[in-house]
Amino acid sequence: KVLITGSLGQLGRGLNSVYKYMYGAECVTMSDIVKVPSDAHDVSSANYQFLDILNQSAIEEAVVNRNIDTIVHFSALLSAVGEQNVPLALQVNCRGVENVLQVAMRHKLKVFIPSTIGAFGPTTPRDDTPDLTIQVPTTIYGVSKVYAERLGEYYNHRFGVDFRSLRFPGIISATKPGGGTTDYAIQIFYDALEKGSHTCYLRPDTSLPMMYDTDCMASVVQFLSADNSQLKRRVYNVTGFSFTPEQIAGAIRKVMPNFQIDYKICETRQAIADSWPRSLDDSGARNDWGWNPEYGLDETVQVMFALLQREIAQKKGEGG
Ligand code: VAH
Repeated sequence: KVLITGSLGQLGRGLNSVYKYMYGAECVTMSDIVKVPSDAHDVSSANYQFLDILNQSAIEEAVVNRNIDTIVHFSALLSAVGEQNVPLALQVNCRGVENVLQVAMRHKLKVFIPSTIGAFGPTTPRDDTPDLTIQVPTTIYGVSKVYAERLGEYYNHRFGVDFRSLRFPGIISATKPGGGTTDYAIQIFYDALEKGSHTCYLRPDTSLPMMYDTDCMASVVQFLSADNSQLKRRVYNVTGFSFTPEQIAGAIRKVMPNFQIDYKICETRQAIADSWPRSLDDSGARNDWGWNPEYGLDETVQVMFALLQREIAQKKGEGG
């Protein structure tokens, strides 16, 4: 039985659907600190509960009452929004992780905590960044994610907690993210369909690693089900493909020839992107537990258009 924290965010609802399909609805508990939006038809009140991850005993209560054996801890403040509220980022990204690991230790749980390319920094080699390299990030998000990686590893070797973490690139999904540096790669699709154009806050030549949602969910499911004997480390890089704003605009034009892009650079987010890897080496994940993503840039563009068109049509049908 799985508990997903931050489950109403960008990644949680996707994983909920996958686990519901695999194990049945009674095996997944979604949690967050906000009310379920009225259009979230995939979230039932039976499998949703309010949970403040800063409250360790509330996490423990959920784990005991629902007989949880795995926590997927998605609650976090992302990179751009973290810079605007450092104290809250420290609370959510560090205290939250400490609480989850403590509960995991006491109740012998498996724990997945995502890490990120943001856990690297300007002194890290930026191309084909390997699993083991310099990690001196310059954002509070990155610092907190390095802390989560090291703390999880510590709980693993000291207390035997089955901690696992993947360093995700930007995730492209048909759900809106909140406060990240890679968010443009989702917004660009909404803007393409609604306005035929997008104003990008990153320079046209800013290359970042990305991955489509379905591959991201597959990586979590596959990595969590890998046998411990297959794992050579607790934290692995995973990636799909890298592109620049100019390149994704080119891929969108293959489907929508009149699509326009212009640029209004946001200095904060540009500086963050410039401190991150341009591409990741995920050969460790491929070799050790069989990671093998399916979506490239063109497939991602096609599926995003299909999903968002359906969403827009549904909203119109509902009169919204
Ligand atoms: C962010 N999407 O932009 C996140 C991510 C790859 C970076 O962790 O902050």
